[in-house]
Amino acid sequence: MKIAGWVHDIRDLGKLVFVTLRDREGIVQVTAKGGVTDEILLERIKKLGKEWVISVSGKADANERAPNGFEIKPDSMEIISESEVPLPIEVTGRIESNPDKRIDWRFLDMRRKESFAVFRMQSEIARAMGEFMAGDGFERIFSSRLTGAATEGGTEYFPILYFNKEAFLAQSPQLSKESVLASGMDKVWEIGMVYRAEPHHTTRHLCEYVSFDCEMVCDNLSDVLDVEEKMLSYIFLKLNERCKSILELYKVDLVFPKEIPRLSFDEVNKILKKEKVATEAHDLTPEGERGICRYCEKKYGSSFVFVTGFPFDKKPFYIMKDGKKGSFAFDLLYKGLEITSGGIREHRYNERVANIKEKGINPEDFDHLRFFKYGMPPHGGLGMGLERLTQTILGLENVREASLTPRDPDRLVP
Ligand code: AMO
Repeated sequence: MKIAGWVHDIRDLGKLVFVTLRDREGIVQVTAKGGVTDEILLERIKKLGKEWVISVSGKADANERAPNGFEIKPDSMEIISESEVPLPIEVTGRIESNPDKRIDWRFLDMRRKESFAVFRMQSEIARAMGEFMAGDGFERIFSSRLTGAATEGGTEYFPILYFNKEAFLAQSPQLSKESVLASGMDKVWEIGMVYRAEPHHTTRHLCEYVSFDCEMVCDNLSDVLDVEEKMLSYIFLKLNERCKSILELYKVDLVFPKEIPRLSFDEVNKILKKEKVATEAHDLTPEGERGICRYCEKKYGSSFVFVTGFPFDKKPFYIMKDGKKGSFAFDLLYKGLEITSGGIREHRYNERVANIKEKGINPEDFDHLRFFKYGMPPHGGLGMGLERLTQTILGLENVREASLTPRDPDRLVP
């Protein structure tokens, strides 16, 4: 049998040397013994350093005291790659390095099983998203992240120099995913990086994050909520099947509610008032988000809640208004954090232009408007941050822990 991996630990007891080798699956023990193992090989094994990459050939024998119940008795060994000592961070998981330093050394930090598990699970979440979307008849699209317009309005965009013109890094694929519906492709999704110039350091904001987006022809908000509810239920099912050991490691009991409660913004405010949670009349504060999630957990046994019908002045121009002040926008909160925004869009050209003007923006800044002139079906959709979903599922304190290479105002490496 031949195995390869990192030297996790070495215990030299003189006549007996135990080496544990680690790879993505776990740990295997190599046991070298004076009088049994070739003498030159035994000496070479004794000189190994932690975190070197080696391969070992030998016989596998049962040993109930070894991790996984077996050990390798080595016949030969190849040193593939040595490691400098000491490592910049502790990777065996015994000492918790400071979080910033761990991100500085992310690809070594991922040798710790806790950190590796986050990105294994993230990969499974994305896999399940793709499986669900394909099964539900959505086409996958790939839209440009270089744009001439600040998609979400506001100031949180990164201007870049595009040859001799100013352009922006896309804040979301919003305008592309809507415009493509003019083509006849009536259910689309995509996943990719988006950019937000968030100047604040919070535990939930990144300057670059992975946005899952979908958009579909429909005229009823409940159709959009149904898609998201079904997709999340599918993701939870698959994570329970495919990520058991990760959920155990993080002590997470991943239960999907029978139904996600759907509450209007006004109802939420009334509940928060009753529960004596301070919040703003016009928007949900982080305290309000946590408060309504606590309430729904108690009342409906659901860690999720859809909040619908936000005031239009708190939502972007592309959302369809409901009356003068209301809107067909929604957020999905999970364990106290907003993980999704979405809604029914304004597909009528004149009304969309009016919405843009109402937000104090110049309609001429939006090239995509052209596509709304030639028969645009009614539609809705949503956007969800992959890091925030990973963060909340595993109960991570900071969204940076769920980003492979997080970008914030002070970080552009690794
Ligand atoms: P919104 O701006 O609310 O909506 O973003 C949608 C979701 O993306 C995630 N998110 C973030 N994650 C990490 N860092 C950030 N700075 C950050 N900003 C947002 C959150 C959030 O719920 N175009 C709309 C979506 C739509 O209507 O389809 C949009 O981008 O999980």
